[in-house]
Amino acid sequence: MASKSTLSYASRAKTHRSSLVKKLFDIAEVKKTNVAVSADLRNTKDLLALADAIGPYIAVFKTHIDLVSDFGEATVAGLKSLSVKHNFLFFEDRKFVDIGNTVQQQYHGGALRISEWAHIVNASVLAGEGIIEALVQTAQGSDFQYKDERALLILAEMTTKGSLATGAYTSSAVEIAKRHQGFVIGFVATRSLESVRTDIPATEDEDFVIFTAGVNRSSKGDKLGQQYQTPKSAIERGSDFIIAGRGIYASEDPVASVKLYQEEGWQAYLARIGSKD
Ligand code: 5BU
Repeated sequence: MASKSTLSYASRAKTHRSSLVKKLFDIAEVKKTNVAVSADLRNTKDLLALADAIGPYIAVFKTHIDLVSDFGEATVAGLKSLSVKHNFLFFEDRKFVDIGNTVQQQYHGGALRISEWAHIVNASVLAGEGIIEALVQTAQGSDFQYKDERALLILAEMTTKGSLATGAYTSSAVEIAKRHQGFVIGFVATRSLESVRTDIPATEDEDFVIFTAGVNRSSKGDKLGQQYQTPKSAIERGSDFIIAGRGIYASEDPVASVKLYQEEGWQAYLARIGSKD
């Protein structure tokens, strides 16, 4: 079976079973970007200003919404209108990791109203498959009004030095994802996970999307264990969307910076699919 990472976003959009992924791939193609900015900002004004400024150059706006000290209706309404204006999706990097009953409440309702605005969320499988079943149950419930517009990534690896999300943990993450394709659309990982062996053989239409954090064009890491790779390296290793935070929002000129990430990420993608564009 051909590796999905050699195919274009457009051709993957045609066959993907998730309508949200179709939309994500369409955005990537239309805007020629595979950049997900990690907007780790501390107040609504800064968050919305960044989203408006770099919106034209990104496919996904990743948040840690619990960092936003004045989070409220203005945050949600502002984010939603900017995602329509600039055509990008939201990924709340919440990393759910608890018992099913708790994560259902953290996801849907709760102080941060995550399901109302975040197209994509992520969860660790440290607690086992039950956490994924719980989120699937909520997202497929009869009273859930965002059906087909929401998706989940499983945290399969982490970028930090000494990460324990390796080996058997990563294989279990892949196996669990295979059993929940649809709402589970892929992984947060440093590379393609197509080569990870599990007891469940890949089906023809299996197509997990890889989001890769820890991407920076000019730094190798920080003083707290973060480890970076470049946009080019991430895409070459099979990432579909590159997540960059401080490399963009903390640079002197975030718009100029995001354009460089966009260009490097897109060129690496074109090279990977063998396009002459
Ligand atoms: P940075 O400023 O580009 O280092 O920010 C990286 C972001 O990606 C930050 O929001 C992290 O929480 C997030 N992240 C990560 O760095 N590494 C991981 O393995 C995962 C998420 Br999962």
